[in-house]
This record gives sequence, C-alpha cells and structure tokens, in this order.
Amino acid sequence: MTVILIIVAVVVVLGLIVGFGFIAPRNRRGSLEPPSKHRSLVDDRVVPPEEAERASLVEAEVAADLEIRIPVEDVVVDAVAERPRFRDRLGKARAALSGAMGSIASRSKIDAETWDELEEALILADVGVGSTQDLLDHLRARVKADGLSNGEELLGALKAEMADRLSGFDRELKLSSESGPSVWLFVGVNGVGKTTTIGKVGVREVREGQTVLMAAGDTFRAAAAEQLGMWAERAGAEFVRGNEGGDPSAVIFDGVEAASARNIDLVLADTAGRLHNNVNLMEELSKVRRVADKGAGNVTEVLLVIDATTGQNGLVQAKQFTDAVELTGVVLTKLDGSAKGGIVVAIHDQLGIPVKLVGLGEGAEDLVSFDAQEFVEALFA
Ligand SMILES: Nc1nc2c(ncn2[C@@H]2O[C@H](COP(=O)(O)OP(=O)(O)O)[C@@H](O)[C@H]2O)c(=O)[nH]1
Ligand SMILES: [Mg+2]
Repeated sequence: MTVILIIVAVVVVLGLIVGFGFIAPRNRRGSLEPPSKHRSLVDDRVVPPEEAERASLVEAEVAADLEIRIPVEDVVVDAVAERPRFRDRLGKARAALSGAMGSIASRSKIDAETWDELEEALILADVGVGSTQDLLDHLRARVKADGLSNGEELLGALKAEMADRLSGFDRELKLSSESGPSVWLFVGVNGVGKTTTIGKVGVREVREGQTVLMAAGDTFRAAAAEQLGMWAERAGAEFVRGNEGGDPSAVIFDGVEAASARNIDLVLADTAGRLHNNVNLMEELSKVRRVADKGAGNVTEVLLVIDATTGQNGLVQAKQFTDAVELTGVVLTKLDGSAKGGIVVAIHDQLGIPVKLVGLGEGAEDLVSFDAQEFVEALFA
C-alpha cells in the first residue's frame, strides 16, 4: 500500500514538472508582446514621465527582441469601406462647371460669345488666368486646324487638351533603394490637411506591408503631436514626438535615427505651417529638409499639401514653398468640398509638379492616387 502511494506521489510530481516545463516558455514568449500597438520611441528628455516609462519598456523589449512587430492585423481601419472615386466626390466641382459647359455644348457655332463664355467658365473653375489664356490659345489653333465648328466639338477638344496637359507626369511615391529609411516630408500652411494626410498615407502604406514611423515635426502646439499620435496608433505605426515649441528638425532627425535603428522602411514627417518666433517658416523648412537627409535616412518625397478650396491662393503659396524646398509632388486635399477643381490644371501648368495624391474626405480611406483621365471625366461628365 505504502509502495503504491509512493508511486502515485512520484507520478504526480513528475506530471507537475513536465506540465510546468511546457507552460513556462509560452508565458515567456507572451511577455515579449508589445505593451501597446503604439510606442513612443523618443528619449527621456522630451517625453512626459509615463510615456518615458513606456518608452524605456519598449527599449528593453526591443533590445531583447530586435524584430519590431507592428500589429497590422489589429489595425482598426482594415475593415472599412471601399476607396471613394473621383466621380462620386467631385459633385460640387462638376456642378460649378456644368451650367456653362452645357450652354457651350448647345451652341451650333463657335463665335466670340462662345469664347467669352468658355473663358469665364474656366476662370470661375479656378484654372487661373495664365492657364486659361494658354488653354484658349491652344483651342483656337485646334479649331482652325481641325475645322471644329460647334460647341460640342469645342468641349471635346478642351477635355482632350486638359487630359493631355495632365499626362506624362511621374506620380509614383518613391522609396529609397539605398540602405536606411525613406523619408517623406509633408509641408504646407496651417490647416490644409498635412497631419490628416500623413495619417491616411500611413494607414495605406502599413496595409501594403511597409513598416512606418510618424515624426511629429509640427511642434507649434502639443495638440498637433497628439493628433498625429492618434493616427499612428490607428495605422499601427511607430511614433516620435518632441516638446511643444521644440526644434522641428531635431524631432525629425530623431525620428529618422529611431527608424534606422529599428529597420523601419518609411518615415512620414509632419511639419508646422506656422512658427512661434519670427524665424521664417521657409528657412525653417529648408533646414528641416537638409537635416532629414543628414543621418541614416534618404528624403525621397517632399510633398506640398494644398487645400483645393483655397483656389488660386493655393498656387501663390505653392510658389513660396517651391523656392524653399525642392518639391516632388502635391497632395491636393478637400477636393470633396466646395473646391472647383481647375486648380489641378494650374498646378501642373504653372509649377510643373504633379499632383500625386488627392484627399476626398476626412476618413482614413478618403485618399486616392491622382488619375488624370478619371479626373477630367469626373469634372465634365
Ligand atoms: N473634407 C475634407 N477635409 C479634410 C481633408 N483633409 C483634411 N481635412 C480636414 O481639414 C482639417 C485640417 O486638417 P489637418 O490635417 O489638421 O491640417 P494641418 O494643419 O495641415 O495638419 C481637419 O479638420 C481635417 O479633418 C479632405 O481631403 N477632405
Ligand atoms: Mg497638422
């Protein structure tokens, strides 16, 4: 009896040891999971205590397990609606043009009045005086050469000419082929939609398999960094911020270094549209551009964000920014609003820079790559 009891006791003890042996490593792996989807990677000098503590936790975790895991499968926006199409969102722009265009289309001959009406419609559609004159000169030549004789043919030629002026641009967003993270810098005046666009781009790039870090280079207000932090969380991107009023170049430099140390593919850098002191915004931006390229990263895109509803004013701003930083493309936001759309033609014509992305709303999905043909069709159809 005693022998049987001893055997049973030994079996139970062995069973416990074996069972524990299996469970323990599983627990250890579990403890390597990120504490949160969203991690702050800045050093202690620039973050509040609880964030610094979280950052140091992350540092320890990263040191123990160098692979950064971004929880793409948990991204909230994964399950949301389809991408919008120009046609569905350009209703207001189309309405602005359709009255005049309908009247021109119904004309049985092309006379001085037809030309006046067309000129007025293009100016009202925000094409701008310079580009409108240019378009009209071209159309006059076409009418003569091709013997166009009525309003409908004239509109056909206008559509073709607009599409032609928008074609032949490289609208691809570039990633660096060299080692180190690619940096996409977003510039533009206050309120145009820089931070929102970075959020949308981040969501899109993470979904396409890139690892992304967002750097809060708009240090003008703490709320700006918080807004970007929320987008980083939503996208499943890393996030670096600095102190309110801090040096934007330093924040972006830190972001690039953090991304490089962690093998992150892409840094999306936000910038301010205004400044605390009297330092010239354009000087600040050209410094940001230089510094962003200095470390381990490569700046492959400098995108000017323009609010389409500001019409020709957007073009004036664009010229100032072009002088300060070499722009690689334009993001045209709020084309879903009261924008007239003609600004797209003016940007390509006057600046020679392609519109690469278009904002068609405030949501994560409301960002589309620009398609010239689709745009012209949506504007007139
Ligand atoms: N309708 C619409 N609103 C937008 C779009 N992009 C941004 N916004 C809104 O514009 C406002 C300013 O955007 P924000 O990203 O903070 O501008 P920032 O100051 O340039 O960073 C916010 O209310 C955004 O939701 C867009 O494409 N369409
Ligand atoms: Mg902002």
